[in-house]
Amino acid sequence: ERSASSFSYSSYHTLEEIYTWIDSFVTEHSNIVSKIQIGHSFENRSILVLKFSTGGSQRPAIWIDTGIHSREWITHATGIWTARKIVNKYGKDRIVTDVLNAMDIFMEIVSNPDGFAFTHSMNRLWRKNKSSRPGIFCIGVDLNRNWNSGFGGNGSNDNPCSETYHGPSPQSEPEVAAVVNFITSHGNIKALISIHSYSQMLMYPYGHSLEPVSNQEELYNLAKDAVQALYEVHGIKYIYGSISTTLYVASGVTVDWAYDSGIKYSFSFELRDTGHYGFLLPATQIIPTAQETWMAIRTIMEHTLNH
Ligand code: ING
Ligand code: ZN
Repeated sequence: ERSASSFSYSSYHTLEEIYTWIDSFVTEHSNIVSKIQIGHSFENRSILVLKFSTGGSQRPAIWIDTGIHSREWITHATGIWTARKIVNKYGKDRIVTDVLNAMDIFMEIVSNPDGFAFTHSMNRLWRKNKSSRPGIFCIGVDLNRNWNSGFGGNGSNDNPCSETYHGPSPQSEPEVAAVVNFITSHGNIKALISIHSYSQMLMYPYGHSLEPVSNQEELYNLAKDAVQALYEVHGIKYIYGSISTTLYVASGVTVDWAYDSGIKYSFSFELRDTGHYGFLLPATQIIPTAQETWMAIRTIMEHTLNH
């Protein structure tokens, strides 16, 4: 019988393997971790969230999502490693312990299950989800353009064949609607971290506008500290700043919606590398990437707890 302790954290895995790992992980750490099904994908796969909690009800919480773009395999692998790190460090690491004694953590490891299955079966470089609509002859919506903040603006595309197609309307995609419903009905999410690859960046809103957010100086300083903590692990350099001024203008993105919904600590990572391997990052880099990313996430968690 498979168990989370025999799972290889230094390999890439299929959707089925990840969902099996989730069940074992929840069983083996049932004192802290539970599984929530927040909805179904377009092709009717379960959309799952791990909840890390030491008690209370509707505690303030931190949300982390990985894999919204299915080809960004390093993000799912980093999420899985991070989940194990959180349970291993509770009661040992001061920051993890303090955070989990006051807050919950939610992790959506496979945010685009249909696309992820497709990257294993048919097209390793598939980015979007797999939705289709009558009369439209291309498949898929970019799930990082489908959110209700600046929807349809610059850096998104109204052509269904585009890799950045925003979809017919905000939250038209079940994978986005499930998260919006969950976060909105929870009502007490304090930080949101949405993880992509690649480019080695840590960014905050806005994507859709060059306008600075109200706490931009605080987010800039926190990003700077997080990137420094990351750098100290393996010497990997990240750049940081707002999405629109650091990378490019992008509308309808997760973190803009989160910020406008009142989540004042909203960040997006672009993990390793800077393009040598790109989306095809070798599995030998999973653990080092996860280790350094963890130190940045931990920095954001600590700041969220203390503010
Ligand atoms: N790049 C992101 C994209 O969706 C991004 C960049 C990340 C924009 C976060 C906005 C917010 O275009 C990748 N590699 O997906
Ligand atoms: Zn991405």
